[in-house]
Amino acid sequence: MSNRRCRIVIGAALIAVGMIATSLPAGAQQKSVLKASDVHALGYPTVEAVVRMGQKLQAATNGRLSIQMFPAMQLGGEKEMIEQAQVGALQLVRTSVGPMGPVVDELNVFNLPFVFRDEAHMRKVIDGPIGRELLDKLTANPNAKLVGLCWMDAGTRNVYAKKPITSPADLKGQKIRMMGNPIFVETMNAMGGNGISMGFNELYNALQTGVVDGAENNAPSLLTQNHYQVTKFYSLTGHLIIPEILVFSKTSWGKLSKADQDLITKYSRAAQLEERALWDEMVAESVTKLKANGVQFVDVDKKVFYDATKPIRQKYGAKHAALVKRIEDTK
Ligand code: BDP
Repeated sequence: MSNRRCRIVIGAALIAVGMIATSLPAGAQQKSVLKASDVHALGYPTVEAVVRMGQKLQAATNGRLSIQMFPAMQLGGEKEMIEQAQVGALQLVRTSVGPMGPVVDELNVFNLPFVFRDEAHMRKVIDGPIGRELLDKLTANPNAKLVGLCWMDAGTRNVYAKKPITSPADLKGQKIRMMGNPIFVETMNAMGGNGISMGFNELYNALQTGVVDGAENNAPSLLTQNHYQVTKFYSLTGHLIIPEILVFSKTSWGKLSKADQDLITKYSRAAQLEERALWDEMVAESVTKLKANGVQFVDVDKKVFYDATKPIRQKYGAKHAALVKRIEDTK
């Protein structure tokens, strides 16, 4: 095959798997642009961590490998992004573990209400052997078609609505948007409300038009998605502490050299801790801004919601009892 024809064939193959390959003079190495996606906007900790990872990759490979970020739901919600990565149309997806539960059931242990005592506990778990094992389990799962790279922080999820929520009675009749995974809808129902499964990309309109009365998330999301403009009460229910996960398309992964795979793995591990530092700053800043914008932070006795959600932990946790126990035992 002539050099030129060879380049065209390789180029076509890379485009077919979603990596953007640019044509180079004969003899030069093929450039690959890895497409990454996130529901959050540029500057958000998860987005920034992946952008920085791209800069490191670019520097380490003299520009041969780089990352092009498609932020702010340009490629749809997380379910759509995951599907695009599974077929190789996208290489990197940063998503909540929430919508990954339906892909690999074991990941649902992180989606159980009150499975972590607090954020420090969650960090211990994702940084330790359980975190490593679950990333490997995802990678090894033949149906998932994804490679698990690293975890990131997303703080604690609390309910926000037009009124304070301190007990299940306050949630009665309240339609609360939850992420797309049956666990979350059932969790909200157990907490006393009506859980409505909906993509993050539909939520702002749904809040504005009253299709839902509220939602639940961390402070940075409440702020950056402008949901606080509609819902002024942020009740600290703390029912979910769900990490984020960075995954890579397995189809595209298989086309990379071992050396490139190792580089991506190395920088993604660094991204886990880099995002954490950005996260802590972002939380502090978001809380200040939300308060300045009139959002009321409401203290809640979590025990009542902990007790109310026990059936959910039993229903979804029983099949992973050993793992749940190891999480509990992580001190
Ligand atoms: C945010 C996560 C994002 C989720 C979103 C949601 O960072 O990945 O898509 O929650 O509620 O905290 O859908």
